[in-house]
Amino acid sequence: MDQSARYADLSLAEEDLISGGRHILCAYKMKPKPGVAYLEAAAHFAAESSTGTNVEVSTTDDFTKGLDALVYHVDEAAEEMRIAYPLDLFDRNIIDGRMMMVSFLTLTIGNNQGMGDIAYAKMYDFYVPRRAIELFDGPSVGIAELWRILGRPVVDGGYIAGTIIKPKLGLRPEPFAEAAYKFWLGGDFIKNDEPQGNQVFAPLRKTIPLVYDSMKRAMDETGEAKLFSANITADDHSEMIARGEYILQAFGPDADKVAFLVDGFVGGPGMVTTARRYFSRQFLHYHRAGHGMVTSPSSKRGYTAYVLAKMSRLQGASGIHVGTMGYGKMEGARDDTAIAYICEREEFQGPAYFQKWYGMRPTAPIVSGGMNALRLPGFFANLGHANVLNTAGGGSYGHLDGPAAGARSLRQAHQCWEAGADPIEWAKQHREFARAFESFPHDADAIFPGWRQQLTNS
Ligand code: RUB
Repeated sequence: MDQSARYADLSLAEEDLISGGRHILCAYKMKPKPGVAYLEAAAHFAAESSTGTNVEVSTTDDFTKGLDALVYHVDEAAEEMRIAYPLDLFDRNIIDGRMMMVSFLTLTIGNNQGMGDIAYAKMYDFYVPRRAIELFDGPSVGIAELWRILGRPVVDGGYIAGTIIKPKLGLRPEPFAEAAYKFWLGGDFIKNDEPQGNQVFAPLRKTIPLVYDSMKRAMDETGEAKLFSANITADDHSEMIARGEYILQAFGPDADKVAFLVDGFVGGPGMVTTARRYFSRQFLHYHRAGHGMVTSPSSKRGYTAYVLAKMSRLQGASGIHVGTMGYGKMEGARDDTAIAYICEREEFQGPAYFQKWYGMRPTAPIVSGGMNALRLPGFFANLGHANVLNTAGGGSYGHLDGPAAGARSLRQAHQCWEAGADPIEWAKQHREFARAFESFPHDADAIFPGWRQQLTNS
C-alpha cells in the first residue's frame, strides 16, 4: 500500500523545520527492495517509525495524524532519505518529563531495520532542536574536571596519557594492581578493559583496594594526581550501583579521581543513564565495544559512529571512544575527526545537519585502539589538537622497558607534536620515545622508513 500521500511531504523545507524547532530530523542512506518505488518505501518507513503500520487502521483520528513522521526529502540516486519526526512522538519520563534515548532509537532505528520492503537503511546524521537538547541530560562532568584534578588549566588542558590494563583478562588482583602502579609512574589515566569486572580470579572487592593502594603509592612517588576508570557495566542496574558505591567507598578521599566505565553500546541507553544519573559527580566513560556491527562502513544498516557519538553527548557521556581515525588498530578514516568535533564543539556542521548545542557540556574524545607513541604525532596533526584522553594498552605494556617507560613515551610523543619537532630528531633526545621505535618496529618501519639507520647513526 502506497502511504506517501500521508507520510511524505516533499514541499517541506528543511530550514523551516529547523527554525520551527518542533521536529527531530534524521538523514538515512536507504535502498528499497527491488520493485518497490523509492518514495513508497520511504513513506512506509516513516509510517512504521511513527504512527502507522502497513495498512490504514480505523482507530486513527485527526490528532494522530499530527504526529506522523514525514519524509521531506528523497534522492533515489544518492540513496538519500530525510524524515522529520515531531517531538511529541517521543516518550518522556514520568519522573521528570525528560526525553530518553531509548525512545529515540526505538522509533528512528527500530522496526524500520527489519522491514520486508527495505533492502537497507542506515542513519548517518540527525538534528536535535533546542527543546530536545533541554530535555536530555547531557554530561554533568567533562574533561575539564579531569584537567582540574591533574592540576592543569580547565580550558585546553591538553593530552591525558592513559592505558588499559593488559592482558585484557587473566590477571589476578596483585599483578593487576602492580600493572596499574607501574603505568601510573609515567602516565595519568588507567581504565579497566571493557570485559574486566568481577571475574572469579580477580574479585572486584579484592582488586579495587589494591588498585587504590597502587594509585596512592604512584601519587606519592610522582607528586601527581592519577585517574582510574572503573568498569561498572552489568545487566542489573542494582549491580551497577553496588559496584559504583563500593568503588567510591574504597577510594574514599580520592573518589573524585574515579571515572565509571560503561559498555554503552552493548549495554544500551539504560546503562548509560544509570551511570549518568546515579553517579552524576563521576566522569562517565562510554566504551563502545560492539558498535562496529552497525557503524562499520561495511554495514548498510543501523547508524554511523558519528551518530553514536552524537547520541552519547545527549545521554551525558563525559567521554566516548571516537576511534583512532586510521592511526590505530580499529577501523577508521582520517575524516573521522567529525566524530570528535560533534562531541567537543559548541556547534558543528555534520554530514547532513548543522548542530548547535546551546551550552550542553562537551563529551571528550577518547582515543584508543592500537595506539602507541609512534602513531600519536600523526594522529594529533590530523585532529588538529591534543585535548583528548588517550588509552594505549599495547602501546604501554608492549614497550620494551615496561609500562612506566611506555607511559613516558606517550607523553614525549605529545611533546614532540606540540613542539612541531621531527620525531626521529626528537627520539635522539628522548629515550623512552626512542625505545618505542624498537618496541614497535613494524609501526616504526611503516611510519618512519629508514628510522633504524638514522637513530643508530646519532
Ligand atoms: C585498546 C582496546 C580498546 C579499543 C576499543 O587496547 O582494545 O578497547 O580502544 O576501540 P590497545 P575504540 O591499546 O591495546 O589497542 O576505542 O575504537 O572504541
